[in-house]
Amino acid sequence: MSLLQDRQLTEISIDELMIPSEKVAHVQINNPLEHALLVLVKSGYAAVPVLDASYKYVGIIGKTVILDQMLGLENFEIEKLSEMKVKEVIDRNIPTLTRDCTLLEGLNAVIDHTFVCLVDKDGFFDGILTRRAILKEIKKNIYINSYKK
Ligand code: 4BW
Repeated sequence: MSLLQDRQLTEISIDELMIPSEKVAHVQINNPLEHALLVLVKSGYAAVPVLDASYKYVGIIGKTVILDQMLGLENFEIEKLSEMKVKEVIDRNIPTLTRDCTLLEGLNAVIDHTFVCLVDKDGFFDGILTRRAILKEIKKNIYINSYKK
């Protein structure tokens, strides 16, 4: 059953589609880049959220920016990753949403980002909204509407 079947995009809230924080792979801001790369490779994700020690959201880190730091003049210098911390290369400019935002607000956010982080009113990390979750919901609605015709 689609959440969109009887409701408008503006009536569905993100908490019906989000991945809760306990299921999201993340790294901490003071972790060495070496650890962040390990989490990214082991989880299979291209990017994951970065949190501080109190589990507040800080930003996002991805594989590409880490590999970029490893680049020496002629080869990869993996030892550089134990000397640098996540906070040195984190992307802090990705928008965040709250779990009571609408599906339409989520759709707008995932046009430019594969996922966006959800925070509560105090900035604590609440989970993520992925492009996949939004597209799946919209696809269901397209099927349902095409059967109605
Ligand atoms: O492990 C995976 N399981 C499944 N079911 N699908 C996966 C997995 N890894 C990748 N995918 C698929 C998803 O469709 O590839 C897409 C791109 O993955 P990404 O970006 O480049 O690693 C996935 O699209 P998505 O579900 O819309 O997720 C968008 C982005 O959200 C991912 C990743 O950066 C982040 N993400 C998703 N689930 C996460 C997560 N980050 C941390 N923990 C999670 N549980």
